[in-house]
Parts: sequence; C-alpha cells; structure tokens
Amino acid sequence: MRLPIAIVMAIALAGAAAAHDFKAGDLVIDHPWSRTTPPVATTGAGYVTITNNGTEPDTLVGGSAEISGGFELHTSEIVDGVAKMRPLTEGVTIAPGETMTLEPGGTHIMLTGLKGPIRESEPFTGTLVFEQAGEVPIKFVVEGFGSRPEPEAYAHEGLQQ
Ligand SMILES: [Cu+2]
Repeated sequence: MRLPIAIVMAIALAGAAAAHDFKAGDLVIDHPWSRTTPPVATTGAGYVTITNNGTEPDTLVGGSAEISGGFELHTSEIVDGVAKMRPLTEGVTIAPGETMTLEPGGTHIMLTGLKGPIRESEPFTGTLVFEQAGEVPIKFVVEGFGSRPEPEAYAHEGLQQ
C-alpha cells in the first residue's frame, strides 16, 4: 500500500522534530541540530539548548563533529545593521539554573572544514566539551534549510577563517 504524499511528509516532519536529549551530570543537552548546506559550503552551523540543573556554573569550551575538521563557538551581533560573527574564545558559561540556547542569529557552533555537505535526514555524531562535565557524546539532527531564519552557514562563507 502507498501512503498519500501529505501523510508521508507529516511523518517525516514529526520524525525530524522529535525530541532528543543527552545528559551529563547536572547538564541536560537538548536537541543538537544543524542545517543542510549547499555542496560547495566549507562551513556549517550547529545549535543546541543546554540547561544546568546543578549548583555550580559550567562552561562549554569546545567540541567536535564527525563531519567537520574544526569546531568553534561564535556569537552573532548586529553592528550598524550588519550581522557580524565573533569567536567566543572563553566559551559559553551556563549558570546554575540557567538554560542557554544556541540558535540562528545568536550564539552558535561553527563547523569549519566540512568534509562534505550536510544533508537532511543524515544526522551526525559529535561531542561537546565542558570545563566541569568533560566530553559528552551527542548527535546532531539535520533540519532543512528553510526551517528557521538566519542562515549562518551562508553568512560565514565570506568570513576569514
Ligand atoms: Cu559563526
């Protein structure tokens, strides 16, 4: 039997949006995701929400992804109407009881030296490295390019690496 296209698409979308999270000590790492890149892209972006349920701060200082040579933490700021990226060399600190969301247009993970395009329905593994919690294995799901605003991956093509 063949399902109508609309139903197949609804199932696919539900799958992509399904929650997935990872725990490391008092940290909850929710829904690491990335988005598709064009074939020529050399950088991609990663996003995630991290909640610190502990009593001490922890700092995301780096990580890795199987699909990229490099992993950087960046922030985006609007300066005189132009979006600019700045590396966060001190990392991203999550205070006790705080939730930090890395999202398009704000603080994000920059995946540099892509080994190939990031494709929809091809999740990839990686790690997040925290000062206290150490190295935490995670998986990024990949969402379609139009799924959220502010395409960091394109914006970074003009950046000096
Ligand atoms: Cu960036």
